[in-house]
Amino acid sequence: MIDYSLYLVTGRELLPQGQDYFDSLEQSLQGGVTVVQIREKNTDTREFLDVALRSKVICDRYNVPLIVNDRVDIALAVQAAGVHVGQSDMPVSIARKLLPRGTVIGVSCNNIQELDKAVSDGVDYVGIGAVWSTTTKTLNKPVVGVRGVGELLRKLDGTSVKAVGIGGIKLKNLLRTLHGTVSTTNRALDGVAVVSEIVASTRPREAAAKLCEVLSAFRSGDSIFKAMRTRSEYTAGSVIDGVVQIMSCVRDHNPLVHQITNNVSIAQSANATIALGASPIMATTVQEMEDISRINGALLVNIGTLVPTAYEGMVVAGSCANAQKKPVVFDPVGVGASHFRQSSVNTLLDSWQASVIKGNAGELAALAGSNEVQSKGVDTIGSGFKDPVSFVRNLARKERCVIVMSGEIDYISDGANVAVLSNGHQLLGQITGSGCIAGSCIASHCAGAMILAQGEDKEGKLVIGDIFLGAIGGILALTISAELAALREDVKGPGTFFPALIDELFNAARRKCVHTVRGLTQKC
Ligand code: 3NM
Repeated sequence: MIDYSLYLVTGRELLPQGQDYFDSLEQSLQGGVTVVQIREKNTDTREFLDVALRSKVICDRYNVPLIVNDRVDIALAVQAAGVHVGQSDMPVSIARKLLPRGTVIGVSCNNIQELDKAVSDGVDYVGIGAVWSTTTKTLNKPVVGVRGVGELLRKLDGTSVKAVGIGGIKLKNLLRTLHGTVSTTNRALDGVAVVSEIVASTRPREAAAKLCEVLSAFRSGDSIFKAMRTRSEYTAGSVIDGVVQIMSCVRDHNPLVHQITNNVSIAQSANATIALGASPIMATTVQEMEDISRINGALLVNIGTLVPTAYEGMVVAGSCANAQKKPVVFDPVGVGASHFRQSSVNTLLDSWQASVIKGNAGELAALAGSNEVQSKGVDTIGSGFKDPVSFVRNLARKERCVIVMSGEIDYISDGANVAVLSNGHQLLGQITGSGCIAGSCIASHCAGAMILAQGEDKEGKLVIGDIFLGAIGGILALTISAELAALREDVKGPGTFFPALIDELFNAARRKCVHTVRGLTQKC
């Protein structure tokens, strides 16, 4: 059995100046590489054979199997453990006939058709790629993307075919890659294949060892969202207690909440954030994203009035927030309204891992590719999903984050638990930007949740803090404040409701207790 965990694909052309190939290989084995593929695209047969023979001797010393790219004859000559073929290389059926029994065969796959064919050809493993864009190989097919890999992995259910991801996998995106590629049926990658991250390093031993550390930290978790969840069980009581704690934490610590939002609701969102006790910063420029990610408590990305400069900022801000393990709340406003929004949302969600995705039923249906609920612009048409609890739970599993579906009833799921909350007031639907304000409330509370969890172990986690509770806290702060605002005598309609709402958000942060919570938390 081959351990595919850290699969090194060689690339002599990428070696740093003065670095000896065999020394680099040996160091990477010492660092923890578990399988090696010799890949020589522009080498004569004799030289390829020499490199493969010497590499085999080194790999044997570390008991690590050697796989040969493309060339069945070289694999035979060096008694390699396996052969890896691309889509235009030797067909699997012929390679199988030529190679001794027990030789492993792997195939590169980019899409469902190639994966189905590989499975029916009886391959031992597939290399799914490119996961990210890369300059190591000229790509003639689209980048699969982290979420696309998860979709493909579902196809391997019920088979014994192993899978590695390849293409642009680096230390800085490894945890995100591992977390984001898990399928809705919980099928994860068996390993990751890397070229440049190890080969182009001047310290290949350390490069490999650091990748191994992340791999084992990811695998040591025990909940379904290993890199996201902090608890496996919630009760209604523990949710309320947790939310009250988070609210006080926001008020006491005044976290900076970075918001890249639309120009319709920017002032409302900033005011709501201040009222809750947090501090808004509405920066959109790429150049300042890294600095802000170091000092902020959470990031909100809202695509309401998407323009190219803000979009670039969103790509960078989310990646910086992931790097700092800060919560990222994503509001895909009107995602179904245009192809531009749809493709922008896909790129953003493939660039970084959202901690929370918040939307109304129409937006989340568009995101999930479901036509059960339609939208008109940014609004949902009709009464929503027949089974909203299953919908949010499944979408949380697919997107690997907490999902908040807002509406008359709010459904919040982390993929295991679903909170069903029915606080709120109809006047919320009669002011512009209430959905965007909900995003700000969620981001502020996720920032509070992160601060509360500061002392906790960060290893193997993509984000710090109980994001499920942060999301519930944000929704409750807004919906309960809306109820209280609507009760006020001076509120006569939407115009007077909005300032009263800001006042009640301000009061909510200081009340230290949660008003009547209508709803329940259920374990599915
Ligand atoms: N195959 P790096 S991408 C060899 O998509 C290879 O099938 C790919 O190199 C595929 O780790 C790739 O330096 C190159 O990005 C991966």
